[in-house]
Amino acid sequence: MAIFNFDETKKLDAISLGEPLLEFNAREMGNLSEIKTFDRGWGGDTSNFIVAFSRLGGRVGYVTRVGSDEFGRCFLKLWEKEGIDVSRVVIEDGGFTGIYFISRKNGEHDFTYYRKDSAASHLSMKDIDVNYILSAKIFHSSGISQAISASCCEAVLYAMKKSKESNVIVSYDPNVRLKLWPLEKAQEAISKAIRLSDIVMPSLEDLRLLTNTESIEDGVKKLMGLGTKLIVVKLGEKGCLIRFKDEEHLVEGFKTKLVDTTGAGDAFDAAINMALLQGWSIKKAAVFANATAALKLKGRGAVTALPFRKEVERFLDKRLEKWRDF
Ligand code: KDG
Repeated sequence: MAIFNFDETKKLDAISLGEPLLEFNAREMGNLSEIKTFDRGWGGDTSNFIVAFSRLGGRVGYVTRVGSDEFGRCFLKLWEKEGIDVSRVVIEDGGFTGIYFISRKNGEHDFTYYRKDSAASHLSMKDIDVNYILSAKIFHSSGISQAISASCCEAVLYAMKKSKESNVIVSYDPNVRLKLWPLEKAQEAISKAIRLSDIVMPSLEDLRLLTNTESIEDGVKKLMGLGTKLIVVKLGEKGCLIRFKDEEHLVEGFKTKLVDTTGAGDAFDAAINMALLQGWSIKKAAVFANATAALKLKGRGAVTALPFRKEVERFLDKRLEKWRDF
């Protein structure tokens, strides 16, 4: 039995809303100030999500604002090439597109953002075309989109509310970034979003931060208490824990060569949604999402290594013969 009933008359499978950021990924280890060469790529969790969704075979659209700068144009080119509808992307005259740097030290990666007052942070309720949002089966956004400004936070909650009222499935990644806002403020805004969400996909760390508990069981129960139907806790190399009503599975991850974790969570989120659109069981959805994330880990950058559906299926056919029957 399908987990969610999607309206098959809808034009798009999914729409996401948030901030795209140009990515500068250090090639060498060390402090950011000492890095001489970077790989230029694309990032921003909700943009990564929508590119991943498109590569998995979905018809998708993105809602954002970019600057009238080279980086804004470079994103528009990316989305068009990836087959993403950009009819609701606003090019802000005189505005700028945010960027981030990834540097690595002692095995940890660190993000440095230049995004304050970016074009995307000016997103507001005025940018929400409700008819457009309702033209999709799924609406997706994140805690990062809420954190970048009060007006964007309002826009996210408004689009979620409108989606919920009209049976558009609401998908949400809390993506807690304490560099962007203090924990208390994050907890308050994120719990408002979770109350409006059907699918919530936190990392284990985010689950702990949001629920003030170390136990996954208690954390999941707390989130379920806010009304979410499906919770997927991302456990990194251990895989994920997926729960729908009383059904729960701890699904092991796949071992692959780890090159770069950036964007793996976003690829995972897209794969869960794509699997649910296919009417698959939650166990099959979890397996498909673990494989999608594992393939992303093999390449550098948030977007370049996002896998296409055929690659995920081939990978699964090799690793887990019976996955199609799950
Ligand atoms: O999930 C990957 C993101 O953390 C990265 O792309 C940066 O989304 C990002 C953000 O807005 O901080």
